[in-house]
This record gives sequence, structure tokens and C-alpha cells, in this order.
Amino acid sequence: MHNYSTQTNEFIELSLKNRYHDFLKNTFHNNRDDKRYFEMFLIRSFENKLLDAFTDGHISGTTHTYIGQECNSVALFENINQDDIVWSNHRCHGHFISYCGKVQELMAEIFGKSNGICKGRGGSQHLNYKNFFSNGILGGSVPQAVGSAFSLKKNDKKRISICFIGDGTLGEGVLYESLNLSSLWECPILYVCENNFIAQTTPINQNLAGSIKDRVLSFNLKYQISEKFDFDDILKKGEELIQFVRNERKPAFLEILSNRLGPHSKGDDTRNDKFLEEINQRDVIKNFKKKIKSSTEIENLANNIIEEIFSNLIK
Ligand SMILES: Cc1ncc(C[n+]2csc(CCOP(=O)(O)OP(=O)(O)O)c2C)c(N)n1
Ligand SMILES: [Mg+2]
Repeated sequence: MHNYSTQTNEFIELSLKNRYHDFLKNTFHNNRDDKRYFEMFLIRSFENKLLDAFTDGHISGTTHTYIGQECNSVALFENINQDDIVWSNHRCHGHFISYCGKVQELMAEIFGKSNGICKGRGGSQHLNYKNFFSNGILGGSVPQAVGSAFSLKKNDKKRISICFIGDGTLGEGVLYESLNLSSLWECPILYVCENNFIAQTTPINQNLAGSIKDRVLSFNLKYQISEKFDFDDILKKGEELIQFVRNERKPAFLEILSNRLGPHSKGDDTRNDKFLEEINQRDVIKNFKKKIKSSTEIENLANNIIEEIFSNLIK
């Protein structure tokens, strides 16, 4: 067992200096599963705090939380570098935290503060920091992701572009133009489709004909699916496709079956209790926790960090 609970200040100091990954190294050393559990739990704690902050009237507008899908970005970002180009969507907080760990600037951004990532003007959905971009328009980032991958193809031998979409984004026509061109031009892009079986309130069986796999294969992209709701499986498939795109300079598509455990945005969940109970049983964090001896210490550390950041913000 480790005593992690004293490291709140170190986190705040290092993540402000864009040294989140040094914090992870200093704190967890070679204990990779503790580190992964911390990263997933930090995102969950951040998102829960955010929902509370809306309920308590600290902020207005809207937000889409990543509760239930934390495992996807934590696993993928083990193989994505800060100089790769990341194109995220409306559900971007988890991707962003995995990219750089700048939790306080993200919360400040959502609170509309001038010390936020985009000086408080981007809000929850429109982030830009270094090579990370997000866009709240479904499919809005997709052609840009292809453009950036095309540029990397011409000017770079190792960097890649990563484009996150949801299953609902399969209804946007621009996705197919993008799949087509990225395949034809052999662009180094990885599409990641986080398939949580629902788009806002519309279940996938009411808006998607055929299969995601068949659509992707028809454009001749390399395709993989992670369907086990298991961190190690996402890590393995993600690593394989990221290495493929990096080395072969060709596009690939990873579909990850996922659980959206929270509402679409703040309180708008139309799914019934029985279904919610079922998907909570496959909560990847809960299952991952079973192998973590210091889980309480790690949860305390993450919760303390979020609490400290939040209380500084509302002072
Ligand atoms: C072009 C466009 N149409 C509608 C919306 C409103 N909207 C925001 S998120 C969302 C559902 C997205 O579903 P999916 O792509 O599956 O992602 P998820 O929310 O499940 O992560 C919708 C309809 C939007 N942002 N952009
Ligand atoms: Mg969805």
C-alpha cells in the first residue's frame, strides 16, 4: 500500500507547468495500474464535481460529461504523444485531461474565467491547447482532422492525427467524405468511435442501418473493435492501431463499445432504471478497481485535487 494522499499540491504545481506526466511518474513510479486508476478516477471526480457545480448554480449553460468512458482516453493516451494532433468532440473533458492533465485550467475555462485554457471563451466544448482541439458540432472536427493528417503525411514521418467521434456522428455526411479522402490519400489518421449506443436520446437501433464495421471497411480502412468493456483490451487494440497508423502512414478506425453512465448533458437521461443498472455493472472503473490495493488512497488523492481546484475557483 502506498500513501498517496499528500500529493495534492505537487499535482497542482506540476500540472500548471504542463508537467502532468512528471507528476504521474513521480507519484506512481512503475505502478502502472495505480497510475491508470488515478487517471480514470481523476476524470470521474472532475465530471461529478462539474455536475454538482451546475446543480448548485455556480455555472450555467451546458456540458457533456465523460462519466463511464474514462477508460477509453486513459488507455489510448498511453500511446498518443503531445505532438500528435488530437481532434475531440462535445464530450471532450476526458480526452483533454488525458492529453495534458491541465485540470484547473479546464475547470476555469468551463467557469468562464480568464485563466481558463481559452481565456474562458471556449467553454466546455471548444478547447484548444497545443495540438488539442475540440468542437461541439458533431463531425465538425472530422474534415479538419483529415486535413491535418494530410499535412503530416507530407511533412512528418512519425506524428499522427486522432479524431474522436460518437456513434451518433455516423449520421453526419461529412464523415464519409473524410473516410473516403483519408483512405484515398493514405493519411496517418486514427478515427476513434466511442460507441455508447445512443446519441442524446436516440438509441443506435433507431438511426443506424447496417453496421459501423461494414461502413468503415467499404472505404478500405483498417478496422478493430474493442467490445469487452475492459481497460486492457482497449489499451491493446488502441496500441496496435496507433502503431499501425504511425508506422504505415495509413488510416485506421477503432470502435470502442462504451457506457455513457451519466446523462447526455446535465439531467436529460431517458433510459430506464433497469438499463442503467445493467450498464453500471459493466463500469470499467469499478471492475478495474478490484485489482488496486490502494484504491481508497488514490480516490482520496483525486477527490482532494478536484476539491482544492474547485474551492480556489469559487473563492
Ligand atoms: C451537427 C450537430 N447536430 C446536433 C447537435 C446536438 N448534439 C450534441 S451531442 C449530440 C449527440 C451525439 O451523439 P454521439 O455522436 O453518439 O456522441 P455521444 O453524445 O453519445 O458521446 C447531439 C445530437 C450538434 N452538436 N451538432
Ligand atoms: Mg453516442
